[in-house]
Amino acid sequence: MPTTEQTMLYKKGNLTNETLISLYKKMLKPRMIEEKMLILLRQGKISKWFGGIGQEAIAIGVTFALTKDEYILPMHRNLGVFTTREIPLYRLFSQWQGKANGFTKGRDRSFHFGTQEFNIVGMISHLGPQLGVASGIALANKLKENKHACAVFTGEGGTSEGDFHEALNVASVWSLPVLFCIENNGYGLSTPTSEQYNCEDLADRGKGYGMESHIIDGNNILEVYTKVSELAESIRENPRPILLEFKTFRMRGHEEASGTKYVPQELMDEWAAKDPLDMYRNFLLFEGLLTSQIDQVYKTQITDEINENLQLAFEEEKITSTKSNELNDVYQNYTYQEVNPNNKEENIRFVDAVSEGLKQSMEKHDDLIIMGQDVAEYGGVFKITDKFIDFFGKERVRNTPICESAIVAAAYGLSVNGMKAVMEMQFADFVSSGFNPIVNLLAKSHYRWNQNADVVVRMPCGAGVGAGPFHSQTNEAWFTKTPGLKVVYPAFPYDAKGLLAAAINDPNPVLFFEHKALYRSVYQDVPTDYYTLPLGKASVLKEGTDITIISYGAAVHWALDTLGKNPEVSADLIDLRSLQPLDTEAIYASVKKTGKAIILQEDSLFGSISSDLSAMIMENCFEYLDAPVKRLASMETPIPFDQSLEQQYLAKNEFEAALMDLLAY
Ligand SMILES: Cc1ncc(C[n+]2csc(CCOP(=O)(O)OP(=O)(O)O)c2C)c(N)n1
Repeated sequence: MPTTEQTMLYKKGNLTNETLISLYKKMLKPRMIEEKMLILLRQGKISKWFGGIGQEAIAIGVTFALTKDEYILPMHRNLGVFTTREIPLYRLFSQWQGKANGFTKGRDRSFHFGTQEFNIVGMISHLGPQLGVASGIALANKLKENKHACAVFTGEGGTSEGDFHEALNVASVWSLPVLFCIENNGYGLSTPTSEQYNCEDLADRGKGYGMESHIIDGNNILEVYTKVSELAESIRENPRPILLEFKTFRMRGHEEASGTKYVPQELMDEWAAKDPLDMYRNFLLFEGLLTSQIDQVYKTQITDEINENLQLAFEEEKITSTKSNELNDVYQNYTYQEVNPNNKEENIRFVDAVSEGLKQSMEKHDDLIIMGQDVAEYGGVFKITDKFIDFFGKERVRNTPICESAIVAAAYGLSVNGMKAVMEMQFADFVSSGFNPIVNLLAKSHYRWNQNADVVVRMPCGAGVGAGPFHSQTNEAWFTKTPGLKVVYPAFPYDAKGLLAAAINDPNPVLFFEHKALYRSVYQDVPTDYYTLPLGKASVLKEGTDITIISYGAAVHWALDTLGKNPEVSADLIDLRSLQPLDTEAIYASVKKTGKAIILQEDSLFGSISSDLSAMIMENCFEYLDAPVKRLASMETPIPFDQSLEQQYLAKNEFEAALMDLLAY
């Protein structure tokens, strides 16, 4: 029987009986699904299981408090989010069995999925980026003025990640309507809270971000629901982030196989007595809103629903696919629209061309947002966005705090919520601070759950400017390695403008490399109007018969200088312009014609573009080759600051000799 103490915990307020019962049924369902899953797990019918038993009140209360068209971003213990949004159960069961009726075509497991149909954005394993995505979604909501709230979950363990700090800080600085929900369940895998953080309550952190925060009893469904409803309503009207710490407990192992040996029994017992479902059932019984008989009816209904849906999922055939099917889903299908340039041209610098391409894209796409450090009033450190705020305003040209990871994730959030984003890395070197969301969130999104990432990351890169190891790198090879990203690297103003416009039109994630040494040194006649150039098409700058020179970025200019000094050399010079996709056709056609290939790049050699190109040429053009393929790259050291050391580092000065050697082979 319920104790008075327990029933006293619940405050009905003005909730209707219907709502009170509905909340109960919403909590009962995931509990019963989980109990069934534990059986199936033991029978070896499903793989891993991350349990949320004992934490249901949080997922259900928060989801019930939002409207169905508001985004919610759950984590691995939030089955209740999915069931409260009323996803048909067979689809969830299929998802966990890797079948086609799930949400990831067998490509991702457990709760690593989202669905636009239900306005749910699933997590990636790395936990933290989820919070920045919520900031981006909320930014889109705010810009659209649709008065939508958004809620994102994290465990207390996840709050130790930099992503947590970055996402909350951005949301606070930009007054974004997000509910950041920490489920403090005592342990992050085996790590107790005392080894995870050293403040009294995680809610205290809100103060540091200038953010309102609340502590909520996460095992009390009525407290969760009423408090979150009130706060969601408040942030819809008055956009701002709120930090919520839900106190709860993880009643089972991190995942089923890992057990709970490290958890003291007293703690288990203490929290077992506070089971959110049992307590609430007792309350409803006490209030006369539920009887054991009716409870049994509900249970029977849910059992039937689970069994029928499980049957459907088990009967569904195992997924099959083909390699081409898998490859076709890495990127969103997109038909490139060619916009031809007008005749009017102006002689401008590389930096002006990038700026024009970006500005004209902002005019073309009302939903395009630029984010980056110092890009607004200051115009960016290279002045690419100089005066943009006069045309587009500060809402669309956004200065960001120094937090690359959260901004990449926020850019993805904008895309999830139907907008487009260009992010400026202040220097390409700093992309390492946003590396995780680029290679894990953006790159894998379409393949995993059919969600594109309409994001361009601009990357001012490269050496030759005496800027030392952290402002000189050309790190394109970090990204060409990762399926799902496009990588563009123009060498001329005309290409830079047209390719940037095309990259922005492309709904896939694009890393757009802009060599700093070219910004103000290379001029070209460039059409004044908007135009596009296709990604994945190389440009043949010179045609000859004896050798093929393949290059991209600043190194193209090194090759041009060398050919200028040696007019007797009859060479094809191929400027790749884009590295992913790669114009293999142009490369092979040229090498088959000349029989010799030298690849010149600014990056150091090992694991670089030239290494792959060389292997590809060997594999595809071997019979046509008259000499081994030569790769010429910069030294295998960090990039030194001193100008003479930097010149020694760069492959530039060795190119002429290498070219002559290969011609003489
Ligand atoms: C970046 C990263 N590091 C480590 C892990 C491994 N890992 C997965 S869940 C987890 C514990 C998470 O704890 P918490 O955030 O408190 O959530 P809970 O599992 O308790 O709900 C760990 C260490 C991971 N997934 N990602």
